[in-house]
Amino acid sequence: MKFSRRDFAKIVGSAALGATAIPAFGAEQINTEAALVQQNNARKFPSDFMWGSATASYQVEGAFNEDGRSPSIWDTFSKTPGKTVNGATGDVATDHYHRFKEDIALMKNLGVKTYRFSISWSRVFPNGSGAPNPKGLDFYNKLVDELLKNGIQPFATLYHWDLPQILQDKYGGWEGRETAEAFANYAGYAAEKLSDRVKHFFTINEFGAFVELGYRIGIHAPGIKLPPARFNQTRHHAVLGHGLAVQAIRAKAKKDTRVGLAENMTICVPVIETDEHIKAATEATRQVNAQYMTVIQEGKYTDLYLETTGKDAPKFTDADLKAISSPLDFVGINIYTPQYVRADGSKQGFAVVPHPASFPHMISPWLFVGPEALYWGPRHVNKIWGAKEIYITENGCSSSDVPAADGKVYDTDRVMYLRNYLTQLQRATSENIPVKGYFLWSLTDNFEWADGYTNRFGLHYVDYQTQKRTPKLSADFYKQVIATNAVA
Ligand code: PNW
Repeated sequence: MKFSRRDFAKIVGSAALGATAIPAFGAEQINTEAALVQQNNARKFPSDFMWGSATASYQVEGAFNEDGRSPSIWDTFSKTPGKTVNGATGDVATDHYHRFKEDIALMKNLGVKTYRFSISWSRVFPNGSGAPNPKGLDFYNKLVDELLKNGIQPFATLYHWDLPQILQDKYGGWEGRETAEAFANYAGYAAEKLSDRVKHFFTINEFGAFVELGYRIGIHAPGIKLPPARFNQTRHHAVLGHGLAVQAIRAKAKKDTRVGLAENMTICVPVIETDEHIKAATEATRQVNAQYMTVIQEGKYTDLYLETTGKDAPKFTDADLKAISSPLDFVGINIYTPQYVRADGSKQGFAVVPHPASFPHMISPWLFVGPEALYWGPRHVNKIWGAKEIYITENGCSSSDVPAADGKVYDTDRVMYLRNYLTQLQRATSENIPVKGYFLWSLTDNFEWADGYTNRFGLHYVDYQTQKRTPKLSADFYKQVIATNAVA
């Protein structure tokens, strides 16, 4: 008998329709297509894996002049003409200060177990140091209590870029050693007050972004371009601030408090996974992160960093290095994008490979899509420095996000991004690389720094006219990942 194309289509079609009860492994029956797909692709995460989401104070809170908050460098910068897209500021942002309960309900619906937020220093110490403002801390008390009531573990970042303006005026911000000392004082105080309920603190978010963009390139607050020697000293004071804060937290917080950082270290990915390129990427990771992560982990600046900076190298003491490398309980890494590296015959043994012009990126031009970064990042941190507890403190992407006629945002590009990155994260956990949790950036669209309210990163769309939040397709996707504890 001869089959026509049409007969064939009919048979295939009816087989697909009939696929509601497929005999599975053993005696079980799998009753849906989705369950079948998931069982066949059981890319499971460890059973205690902590799924979470993240935000930062200036990007979401708003309430810029309420309850005694003083201006931060981001208030000043965003109100300076020409510094942000459309002159956007964080005066209102997503009004999280007043809507935090609604936002926690969104988290609960996603099923996240953890939430990473940041504390606004200028709410807690409006003068940078000196007398604390009880009303400022009170907001975080309420936030933490509401999270715990909903079964969500709070993870607090102490510095996500909103330095009290007064410290910029007095000491040149992080250019002054005094700022590092004031930071330790604030960190110790916040941890003392919150550590009965907050068990994980991150000192500083992304040295590699706020120092470089704020003090060298000048496109983030405070918007200055320091000459090399002063700039390298600023880098040094930032890592010193971290180290002094770790010591202050240990001194003031409850004994079971855990401390780490959240750094956007450059993730060196071998161009091809061969021994020589892996070796090159490993050495490159130490060298290109010398000024932040490497000195924090190793307690010294690499010879290459000191040689390269030469007469402009930072001035420091042994005591500084000891503080900077204070032992940490965990390492947090923010991972968005890869830096490809290859082996070469040079003295340093590696070469950074620039992205070709056609390399795909998300709507933010810097956000190149390289899912393997989520494998190589934690792997390097574990293999190079022996980190035993690693968190992905940020990962996510910007999309153009236009609501469809039904009001929903079908952000298939974000789903594609997350599916691929999470698959590489699962590759890491399946090899027993100790990644304990993942914080998706971000819970909602928010103030994306110099990009203002363009380049949305949220799982929930925010209509800034009404402050209405709507889950995007990616929120449904993430909810499914959490519910199945797997990525397919
Ligand atoms: C991080 N870059 O910032 C921050 O921690 C978040 O506050 C931010 O919203 C998120 O990533 C998305 O941008 C970065 O230019 C900002 O390479 C800029 C860069 C990297 C990270």
